[in-house]
Amino acid sequence: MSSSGIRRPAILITGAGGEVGYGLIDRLSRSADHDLIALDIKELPADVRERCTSSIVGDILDANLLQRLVSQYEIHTIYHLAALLSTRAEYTPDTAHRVNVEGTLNLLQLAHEQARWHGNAVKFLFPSSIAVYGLPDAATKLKAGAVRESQWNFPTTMYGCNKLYCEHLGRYYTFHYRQLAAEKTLRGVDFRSLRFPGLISAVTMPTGGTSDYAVEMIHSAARNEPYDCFVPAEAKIPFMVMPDAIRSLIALAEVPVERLTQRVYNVTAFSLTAGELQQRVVQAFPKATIRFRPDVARARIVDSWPADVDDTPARKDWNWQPEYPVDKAFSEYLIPGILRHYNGS
Ligand code: AKB
Repeated sequence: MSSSGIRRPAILITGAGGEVGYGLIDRLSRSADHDLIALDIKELPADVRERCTSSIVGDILDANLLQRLVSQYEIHTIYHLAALLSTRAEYTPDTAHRVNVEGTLNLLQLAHEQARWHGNAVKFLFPSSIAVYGLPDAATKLKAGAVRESQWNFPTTMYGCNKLYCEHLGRYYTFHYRQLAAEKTLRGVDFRSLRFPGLISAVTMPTGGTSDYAVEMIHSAARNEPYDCFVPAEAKIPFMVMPDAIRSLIALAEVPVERLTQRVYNVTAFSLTAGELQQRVVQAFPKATIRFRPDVARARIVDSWPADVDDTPARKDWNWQPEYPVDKAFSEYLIPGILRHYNGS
């Protein structure tokens, strides 16, 4: 709320303490034309809290808390980042389903209610994942190449199932919610989703994902610690560095709705095998000790994800283009960023 007491448009970020939230808050806090409301299950670090209008510790499954948000703020955009990632979700599938699906449903409902108050559709940005794909084996994965959004939608993880279903929920809320009601209701939700590849940050570490080996390998090398990689050297998936992930989310949020030919878009920057990743890490940190000690079950999950995704629709509809292809990602972002992070150099 402004000092005059007039409500300003607010952006709500759930899961604000995660690695995407951290970068997103940094970017969105540079503009003063909206309030920034951060919600996370844990208290955010002071430097992140300072950048937000309000920082709330709470659970997206807490209906009372969400009702309070509806009454306190005029929310026009939601970045719904809160989720249990793929490895963690396999250990607690019931909890994952509650957080990932019921949590998303609660937020879609909140978006719809907000829209009824202020009369505009609420933009709902939803990071989905390559985990929605499920390829049956390595030979099929090799043959499939860069997969399109409509192909191989057979996830093998709870997290992947949750993401795929929530994409459908988002589309449903955007186009069909209350389709049989006598009273015509306004289109309350403007759902937009990106299927992210493995994300790599120079600053933050993910928790509970299966693509985490990439981040762990680089950060361990920078800390001078040996690393046992839980997938084999030939395991290959697409990746993107964090600044591109943040840029793509904000670009999708800003694109005029009439340019969207679909509501769920693949985005990617480069694909690497774990062995190629190791070579790049050793080039930057020659003393790094990286061994391949595959964990069969986790490696199988990575094998079910595509080696590459086709992001032509994002490129055509809203001019998506990664700023960091692989060489630049390492030389201009990851290596200098990690050195600064650990050594201040
Ligand atoms: C995970 O590994 O679970 C995530 C993802 C690929 O969505 N990083």
